[in-house]
Amino acid sequence: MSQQTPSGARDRAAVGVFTPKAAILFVAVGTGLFMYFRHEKQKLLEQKQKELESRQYGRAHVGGPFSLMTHKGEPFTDKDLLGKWTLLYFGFTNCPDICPAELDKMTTIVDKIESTYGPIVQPVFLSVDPARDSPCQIAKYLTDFHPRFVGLTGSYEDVKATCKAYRVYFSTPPGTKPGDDYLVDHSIFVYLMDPEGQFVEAFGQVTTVEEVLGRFEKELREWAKEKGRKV
Ligand SMILES: [Cu+2]
Repeated sequence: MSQQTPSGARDRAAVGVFTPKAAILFVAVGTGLFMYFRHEKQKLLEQKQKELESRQYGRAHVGGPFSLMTHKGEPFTDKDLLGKWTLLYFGFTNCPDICPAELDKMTTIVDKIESTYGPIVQPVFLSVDPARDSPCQIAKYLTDFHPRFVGLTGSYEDVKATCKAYRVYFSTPPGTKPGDDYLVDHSIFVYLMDPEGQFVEAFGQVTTVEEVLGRFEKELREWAKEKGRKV
């Protein structure tokens, strides 16, 4: 029994509990942990890259230059969206229920954001019914909603081109005249755009106020971390 000899005892004392078996175990666990963390780190990096790519992909394909007119009759282009977050909705003032409900929802959202962060979000209503929605008509309509709403309208061609850039569908019955009574079929989305005018997210009709707020605050945090400012 070598352990019983004085020299064996001395050896054991010198290495302590670090027997060959323990050493192998130590190396194995160490290697295992190293591989595991390297793998996790790699996974995280890939995930981050994917998120970035999908964001850039999404952002690159919604929006673009446009030139319209506000409810006060002033010119308004995509450049006027810069320097603030934007909540943008496409609808028409004669819409019986969906548009008023969505604009009410936007009003609540903008109020909530404003009470916490100040007026960093611009609500915008873009008419898909330019034949009837004159600046004056939109101005009257918007008094029911958030006071900072900007209403937009323009020629049929300009509105159509803007909607195309924003991937918004609408169909007006053919041959309509300003006084006619008709409904416009249109997609129902509230778009969130960042202060550089880049598309962030489209919220559908079923998205709740809380869900929009949650998403907005997540974007705002990321933006603030990256840019060092809120807008
Ligand atoms: Cu509508």
